[in-house]
Amino acid sequence: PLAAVVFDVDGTLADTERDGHRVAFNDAFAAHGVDLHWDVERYGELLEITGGRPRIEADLRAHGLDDPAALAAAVHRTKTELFADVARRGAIAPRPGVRELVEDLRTHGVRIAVATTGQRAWVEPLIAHLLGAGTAEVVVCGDDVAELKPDPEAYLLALDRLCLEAGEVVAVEDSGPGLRAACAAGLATVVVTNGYTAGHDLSGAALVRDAFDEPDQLTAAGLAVMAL
Ligand code: XBP
Ligand code: MG
Repeated sequence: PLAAVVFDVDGTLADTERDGHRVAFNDAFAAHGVDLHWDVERYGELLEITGGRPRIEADLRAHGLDDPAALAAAVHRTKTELFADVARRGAIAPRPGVRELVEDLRTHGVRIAVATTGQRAWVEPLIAHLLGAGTAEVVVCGDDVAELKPDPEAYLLALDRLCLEAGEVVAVEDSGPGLRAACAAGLATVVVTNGYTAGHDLSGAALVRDAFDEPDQLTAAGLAVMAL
């Protein structure tokens, strides 16, 4: 039976990337006098690199900086503060149907967890706003792991903290790297795509949809049949 569902955050619980993280990265570049601006299309390409700090570092290197690690870390600290402010303001809404699914899962006694490669400084205020404080009993963040997605470490740590086996748990993701992380941890994975991820390679997913609420609402019963 289905004991828990582990949700990804970015792109899954909310559409955070295009108008949220991307803007915070650009504001952080400006604050540090870095001559970089990520437009919507370029940011989509850069999402292949999971984790904000490695993403900045890779693009600084692509622009000819030999040793960008320290600058990338400083810019990312600023970006993290800026996006934590956005999260605390409650400016980001859940994707349609997310709250209904989480409510249905809780009604059926299914535990809720989160596994993200993002930083805890913004993850905690964001999910408190999206799901209600305390709804997710396990929250694994990028700060907690050595290897970001597509490595399975975040999902393995979530299973460990839930004290559950992979077969009792279903993952909900939005992207190719997230799907690969969850699959490598042994989880059946539902992918709900968005504008940035609809073209990703999603082979291995138990189910692929492009919305939580269309054409019908995703339910606890719908996820339970995925559990082994
Ligand atoms: C999300 C990420 C993160 C965010 C930015 O991937 O890769 O890096 O883009 O957040 P996933 P940070 O949805 O698979 O968790 O700047 O805090 O890294
Ligand atoms: Mg995601």
